[in-house]
Parts: sequence; C-alpha cells; structure tokens
Amino acid sequence: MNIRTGFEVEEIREAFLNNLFYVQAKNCRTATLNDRYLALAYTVRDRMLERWMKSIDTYFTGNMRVVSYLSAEYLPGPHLANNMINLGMCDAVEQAMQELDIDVHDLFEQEEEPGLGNGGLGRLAACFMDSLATREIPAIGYGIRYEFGIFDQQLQDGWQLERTDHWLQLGNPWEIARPETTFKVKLGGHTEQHTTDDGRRQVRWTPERIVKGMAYDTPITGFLADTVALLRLWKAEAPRNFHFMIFNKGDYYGAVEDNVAATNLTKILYPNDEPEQGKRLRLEQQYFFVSCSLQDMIRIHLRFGRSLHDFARYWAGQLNDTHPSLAIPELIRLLVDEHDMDRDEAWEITRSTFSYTNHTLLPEALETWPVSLFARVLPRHLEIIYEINTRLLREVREKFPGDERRVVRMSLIQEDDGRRVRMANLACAGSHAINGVAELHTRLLKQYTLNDFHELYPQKIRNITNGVTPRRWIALCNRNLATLISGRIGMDWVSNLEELRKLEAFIDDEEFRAQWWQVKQDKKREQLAFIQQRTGIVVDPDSLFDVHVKRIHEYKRQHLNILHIITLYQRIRENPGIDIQPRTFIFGGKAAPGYAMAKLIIKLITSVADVVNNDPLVADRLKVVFIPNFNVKTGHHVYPMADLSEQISTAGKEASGTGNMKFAMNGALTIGTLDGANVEIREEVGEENFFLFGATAAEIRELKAGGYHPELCYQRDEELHRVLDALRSGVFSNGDTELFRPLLDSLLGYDEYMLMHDYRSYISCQEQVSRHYADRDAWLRSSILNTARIGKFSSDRAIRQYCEEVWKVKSVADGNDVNIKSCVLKESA
Ligand code: NBG
Repeated sequence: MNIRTGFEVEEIREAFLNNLFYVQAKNCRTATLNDRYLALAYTVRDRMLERWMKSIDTYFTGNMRVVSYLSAEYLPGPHLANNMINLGMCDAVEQAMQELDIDVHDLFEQEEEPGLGNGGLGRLAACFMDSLATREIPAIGYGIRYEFGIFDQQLQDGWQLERTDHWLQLGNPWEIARPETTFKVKLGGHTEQHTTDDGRRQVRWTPERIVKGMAYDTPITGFLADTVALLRLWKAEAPRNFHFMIFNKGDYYGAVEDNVAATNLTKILYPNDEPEQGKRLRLEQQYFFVSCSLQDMIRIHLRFGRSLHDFARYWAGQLNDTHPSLAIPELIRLLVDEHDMDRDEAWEITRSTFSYTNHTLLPEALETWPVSLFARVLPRHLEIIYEINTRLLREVREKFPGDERRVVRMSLIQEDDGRRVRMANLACAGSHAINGVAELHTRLLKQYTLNDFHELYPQKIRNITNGVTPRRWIALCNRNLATLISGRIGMDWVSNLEELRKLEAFIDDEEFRAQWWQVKQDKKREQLAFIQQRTGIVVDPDSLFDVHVKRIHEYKRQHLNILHIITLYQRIRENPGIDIQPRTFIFGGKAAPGYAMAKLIIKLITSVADVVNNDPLVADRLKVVFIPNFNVKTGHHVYPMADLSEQISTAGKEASGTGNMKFAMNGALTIGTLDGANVEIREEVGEENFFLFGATAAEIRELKAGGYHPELCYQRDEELHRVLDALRSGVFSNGDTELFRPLLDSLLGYDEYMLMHDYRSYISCQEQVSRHYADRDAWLRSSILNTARIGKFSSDRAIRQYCEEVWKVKSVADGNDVNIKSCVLKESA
C-alpha cells in the first residue's frame, strides 16, 4: 500500500486519515468540515508532486523554450474537484470518502476559491493555464498573490454591499511558500549617470524604498497529463535589511511602519471599471510583479548555464493586457543596467521575448499613467520609456515622413490633458506580436484602436479567439451531461473538443434527445435548492431559464434585459389571460465599488424582482432572481442550468466574452448581438440555432455619426414608452420617482450604449425564443447542435494557436527543441 502516491480506494482512504492526523492533528471524531477538506486536498496534492518534480526536470534541463504568462489576474476557481478529474481519481476518492461516511460534495463546497481577478480576463488566464498543462507546454504563470481578492458581494435592501474576501483565512493547501525564492524590488528615488572604467555610459538607480517579493507556487494539473504547469504568485514582504534600517535610524517604530508599507503592496486586488484616481499602489503592484518575475526568469536562465544573449530563445513572455507591460522597460533595465548588455541588443531581445494580448475596445479602459507619478515611482523606467519612444518615433517618421499628427498619436507619451504614459502604445512597441481575442475585436483593433500600429507594422496584429476549458466547464460542472456525451462518442472530447461534432449523428435519435432533455431538467431541478438558499426564492423548473451572468456594466446591458422583463410584466398585467412562455430570469455579477450606474442597475434588477415575484397575477409565469456574489464556484451551478444565454452587449464593445462559450457548451441557446465571439459562435452553431438581434458595430458607428436621438425611439414605440414611464412613476421603487432617474436620464439623453435603438429588435427576438422553446423538439435539436459545434471554443485550441503562431513552442510530448530557427522573431515591419 502506498499512501502517498497510490490511487486505490484503500490507499486514498488511509492517506486521508493519515493527513487528517499528521497535518491537521485531528481524527474523524474531532475534525471539522474544513479539516476534512484540507485532509483530502493534501491527499490529492501528494499525488501531484511526482508530476511536479518531473516537470521541472523536463522544462529546465531539456532544451526547451518556456512560456512565461504574465498576468495581474487569475481566477482559477476551486482546485480540488478539478485536480481529481485531471488525475483520473474521482471514483476512487468518492468511494473512499463514502467508506468514511463523508459526502465529497460537502468538501467541494467548503473550498474557498482564489478570487485573484475581476472577471473574464482573469478567468481566461486560468483556462489558459489548464490548457498549457493539458497540452504539456512548459509554462510558468506569473502573478500577484493578493491577500484580499475581489470583494464578496452581499445585497442589502437590493443594493450591493462589498465585503473583504478573506480567502486565505482557513489555509490554502494548494500553494507552497518558497522563502528561498525572493527578489528585491526597488521603488522611487533617483538615477545618476556615470561612466564605467572601460568608458561606457551607465545609469545607477538609487531607490527610495526596497520591497522583497516572495514566491508562492501552485501546481496546475492538466487532464491526464504527465507534467504540471506552475502558477507562481508573488507576495510583498519587508526586505531583510529592515534591521539595518532600524540600526541606522534608531527608529524602531519607523522601521516597523516601513515593514507594514512594504507588505501593503500585495494586500488587495483593484476592482476594474473604477473612476481614475491616484492609484499609486496599483502602479507599484504592476511593477513589483513583473520585476520579480523577470528576475526569476533570469535567475533560472543563468542557473542552467545559459547566456543572456539567448534569453529570447528560451523564454516567450506573454503580456496579458497592459497590466504587465512594464516588463518591457524592466527587461531592458535588467539587461543593460544590471547585466551590462548593449542597449540595441537589449531592445532586440526584449521585442523578441514579448507578445501582447489586447482585451478591450473601450477607450476609457486603455491604461495610462501620469508622467509625474511615473517619475516618482519608477524614475529609471521613465528614462527607458523615453528611449523606446525615440526609437519608435524615428521609425514612424521614416515610414510616414511629414505626418506629425501620426507621431503625436503614436507617441508613448500623451501630451494633451496632462502628460501621461500610454501603456498600450508601450506594449505594442515592445512586442513582436499583438493579438485580439475574437475576429471582430481584432478587426476593430486594426481599423480603429490600434490602427496606427497596424499601419506601421502590418504583420504584427493577429487574431486568436478566446476559449475555455471543457474540463471545468463541462466535465466538472455538468457531470451528467458529460456522462451522456461520453456514452455516445467516448471520452476523447475532453481533450479534443472538436470530437463533439460526432454528436450530430444522434440528432435524429429520439431517445438521445429525450435523454438530453432529461439531463437539463434534472440539472434545473437540482439547482432549485441552490437558488432558494442564495435568494430565498422558489422557482419553477419547468419554466425557461433565461440567464445573464457577468460583471455589471452599462455596455453589457443588463438593463436592456430588465426592459424586456418589464415589457412582459405589463403585458400580463394588461391582459392576464395572455399566453406567455413562463420564464425564470437569473442574474448575477459584481459592480465596481465606484461605478454608481452599475450599482444602480443592480438595484433596478432587485427592485423589479420584488414587484414581479410578489404579484400574484404574474408570479406563476415570471420570476426574477439575482444570485449574489457571482464567481467561478457559482458559475459551476449557473452555466449548466441555463436554457437561454444572454449576450446582449452593444456591438463593438465586448472584446470576446467567454461566458457565451460556457453556456453554449452546456446546451444553452444564445440570444445575442453581433459582438465579440458571439459572431463566431453563431457561425459555428448555425444561424438557425442562435437568436440574433440589434445593430451591428458598423451601424452603431453610423448612427452615432449621423446624430442619434434616443428620445425618438421612445416616442415612436408605445410599449417602450410605457416601460420607461412605469420606471419613472415609481411602480418599481415604492413610489420613489427619483431613484432610477439617473438611468432614465442617461437612456433618454445620450444613450451611449443604444438600448433605445435595440429595444424593439430585442423584444421581437425574445418572442422568437419563446416560440422556439414551445416546440420542444426543435429546441432540443438546437441545444444539441450548440454543444456539438462548440469545439472551436476550447482553450486547448486557443493555446495551440498561441504556441504555433506566437510563442513558437512545442509540447514536451512532441520534443520542444529551442534550436528551431523560427524562435527569435525578427521585426516584421
Ligand atoms: C475582457 C473583455 C472580455 C474578454 C476577456 C478575456 C478585460 C479588460 N477584458 O470581452 O471585456 O472575454 O477580457 O479576453 O477584462
């Protein structure tokens, strides 16, 4: 019996008891639920360690190019069940726990998820780590170990309340602290020029403060893979020379305060969509984590006896949005200032190392930092950025002589409205490849947002459409569906999602369709308790589950959905005998704490819910629920129970969306605009299995250019008129006519996101949805085809594209040899 590594039921059972006793100092009688969870987590982790050791051996002793995925956010979700699936030990664990009278699902529920991200971007990074591991690509994901992740959302009187997220409070069994892997990070101070003995110009940076970064490692398993990927997150600590400072200053309390200031650096994740303020700490966080990561990469590189001239051959650095783009000046600084490299060579190596993914088209979401702040926090990097700018603008002037307006637009420094550093321009200048995350998004980047860079470097921008992992988003969260699928087409789909196409062969099989229906109905029924427990509301499992979960933002248009609900509500009130498809509207999502309009939208949803759910005339046909604290774990419940997926952003605003993929994988049909990856989902699943409405991105542009008048829509559409009037009259706010005024003013004033324009098209499309749902057979065929044709949206496919087109790395399984000559990419201009 091997209780550390064995996969037999009795080995797992004994390992569990052993860990409970020797790690938790508990026995079955005294153990709390959390003790049991931890004991099982350690039992599973023990079985990952061999793969971990093996990975490190293969990655670094072999001649391999390693992916360094730099991301300020990760939302991995709970690890336990996912690791069990990947290690192929679900049945054995369940049985072992059963023998101890433990329900393994209670242990899953006990796990706190690491909320180290805001939404799609952080979740994408986690799906990518899963696929890197599954495809056995040598990879390290670098990031920040926030002590407090994204806030917990509670509702009070229908308003969002934020609570701090204490995810580490009960212990994190998946991470291993590496006190021996620490780096010093300098901040503030000033720089001086000096000349070395051999006559070279050098810069010395004397910082005002030093913070120490310590590594915490989490192994990421892949599906039945032999190696694991490494997630390495940095925590800020006081530097060791803390004591010298006490000695020098004779000021103990002052020194302790420095210590506290240092550890503050990784205390909290910043919510996005916040109005711009100082946020010095955020800039420091970004620099802190890229500096630690690059120092770590250089340390590993040198330890294996490699020359820094070959740095780019061994490392492919991916910048996940602009948050890590300080990696560009930091690598140059490390190579030039600390390792005496020639500036031109350092610049070439840097550009060959990095590539950049853009995740947004919203101009207000493109990061910029005041030059004055930059000068205070990162004086040396500002100098390097000026040098990069000189190189960039020289190229621009060579290619477009006399076009000074272009120079102004492309400069890394924005000169009007207070001088600011443009991080997207920095990322574009310092990378050899740039990608958007869906076809439409990439097209719009080339055409508008990054048009100047596209014209300067026509080969640099490409598309790699996002994807999500089918392990977590089908196998883990929808086991019965996974079983049904595997019963027909085998298991290969789990790591080769295109295999799902084989389901099309069963589309005319009545028994299969009936089983498909049953799986969905069982899931809906199973989730009643979950909905009731989270919201207190009892819903009808036979109604159509219409689901809208994602961050709350005006461009995502949760309020358009609400206008539909009010429309239906009024139709029933006016004509109680009307034949209407019963629906349960399910919402979930967090609003940025400083985004007042988004918070008002939550209040709108909960207010409409209060009225609708308590009106006896409609309550058996319509229910509205807002599930608080939407996160990965809640997602496990929500995606599989949906009949209809709401993807209704204003066209041209959502870069890709990834929830849209998770819903379709689980057999939901989409109602959506031609935005982000919706466009490609519709292409894949077939237009007859997708409910399309609304203006296209091009039409939106035209409408705005031609002078858009939302109040005309309001005047012309009688039903819309009545919906807005009801909101204004206080029907949904206990007579308060002021509550929703900011929303109404915005809709009838400028209507930035064109709800008024798309309203009628949305309502008609929803009627089509209801008719389709009423024809169960037709609906089922569409549902099956959504799943069968969703293969493209696996993150395995996305990662394969990054590997082949951007990183030029191969799988360990295929022999990843860095000597392939395409490794170091030359500028394509
Ligand atoms: C988000 C986009 C989504 C996209 C994810 C992942 C940011 C900055 N962007 O549309 O809004 O799916 O990134 O690419 O979070």
